Amino acid sequence: MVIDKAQWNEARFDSGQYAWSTEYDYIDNNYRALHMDTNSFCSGGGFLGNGTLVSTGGGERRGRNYKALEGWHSIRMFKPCTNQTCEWSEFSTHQMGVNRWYPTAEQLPDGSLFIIGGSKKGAAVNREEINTPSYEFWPTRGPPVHMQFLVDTMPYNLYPFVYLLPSGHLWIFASRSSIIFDYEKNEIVRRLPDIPGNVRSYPLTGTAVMLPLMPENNYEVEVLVCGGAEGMRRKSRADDTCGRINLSKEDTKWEMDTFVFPRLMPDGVLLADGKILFVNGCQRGFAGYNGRNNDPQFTPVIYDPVKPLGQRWITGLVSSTIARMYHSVALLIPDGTVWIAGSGCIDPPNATATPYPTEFRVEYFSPPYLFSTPRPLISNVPTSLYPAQRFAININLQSDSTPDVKAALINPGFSTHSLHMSQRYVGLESSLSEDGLNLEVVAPPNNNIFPPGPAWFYVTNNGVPAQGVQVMVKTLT
Ligand SMILES: [Cu+2]
Repeated sequence: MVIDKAQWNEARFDSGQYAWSTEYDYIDNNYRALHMDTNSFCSGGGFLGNGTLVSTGGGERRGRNYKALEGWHSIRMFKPCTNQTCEWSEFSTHQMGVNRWYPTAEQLPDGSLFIIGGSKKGAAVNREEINTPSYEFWPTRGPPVHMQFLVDTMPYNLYPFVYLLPSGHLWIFASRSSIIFDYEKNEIVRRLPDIPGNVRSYPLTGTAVMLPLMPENNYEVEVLVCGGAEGMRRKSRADDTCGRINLSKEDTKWEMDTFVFPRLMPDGVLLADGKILFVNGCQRGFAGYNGRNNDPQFTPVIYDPVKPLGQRWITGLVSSTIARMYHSVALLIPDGTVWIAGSGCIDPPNATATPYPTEFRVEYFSPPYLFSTPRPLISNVPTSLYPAQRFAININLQSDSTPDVKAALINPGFSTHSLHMSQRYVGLESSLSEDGLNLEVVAPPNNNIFPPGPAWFYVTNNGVPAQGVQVMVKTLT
């Protein structure tokens, strides 16, 4: 699913009208244009527990070439199908309780979405008059609830970083601050120390990744925040640091590390082996259109969260030749590669501008794990998984070396504006049969650890992944 902005686009309907959403077939490089009533510019999104994709919020009304109603309030729903007939359904506008441009959505244990923040209209940086300091839910649980944290973190609070924690609380980060939040009680459980260094939120955009949750350490949770920019100037230097914090410890503090290269607007993608790929972004400027992004960062780096500090970065990876700055995306796809698209840093779009055009080429990054020993094959993966369910799959290791088999569930998340909403990697307990032909696996113990909805099941042998298989994670109730 690709969601863009109501604007000039290479994707059109037969009528010639521009399309701003498509169902894209990356195997055949074909697409099906999908109608949207409203402008989805700078929206958020995530899956409901029943597998419906929801797009939240967006931008202004756009004229007759686009026929886009205003999308500030919108809730757009798409129930995936395999016969090329499914379409977005919208109740026109006014779905959420308030306008939200640059909101974040996070999938919850009951299969609903938590929707937070944004502004009443677009802005280079948030202002008091347009701030939307509240959260709400979809399906709705009533009017938006005021959130002082989004007042305290002005003006750098748009697209806050949010992850659901194994405790059932949320980690919410904006500017340099973060909290652990109980959304049921509307209560801050804990305030964390500010991250050292620069602001990390739009338009000084960095990113955050929740590190893999592993059964062997009882799902201890750590988050990694990387990159950003020092100010809202075209020549501002990008931040070259990462901070990592353990949210399971009482007296916790940020452990600072290098980001290898300066990078603002990074995309952090959890790979099939639990490492994290950082791509896209630039080295000077800040998030925004028309000359605000400079000196693209072409070289990816990979972070290995289980290594000790000082040994976590894998460098020497091949560089891209395509600038991917504002409005770029990256997503893990089932074969274990990473799909990379975008750069929409010119308004109105211009596909022939130099040096940084509106970019319509997609690109694939193959992680190092695709260049070593044969890939295992797996079959008989269940189509749905209940919490703590035990199941067995068939495996063909295709290799005579000593097996080291691991299994995981991944939600690749909703990628936009350097955020990967609901992205998570959960390691699964597993044991290989003596003959090496069967793998017994245990599903995540509860929906705080993996909320219901679509997920990808991956098995690796000595770090080399099999093809991912889609499963539906269910709830027990
Ligand atoms: Cu944007």
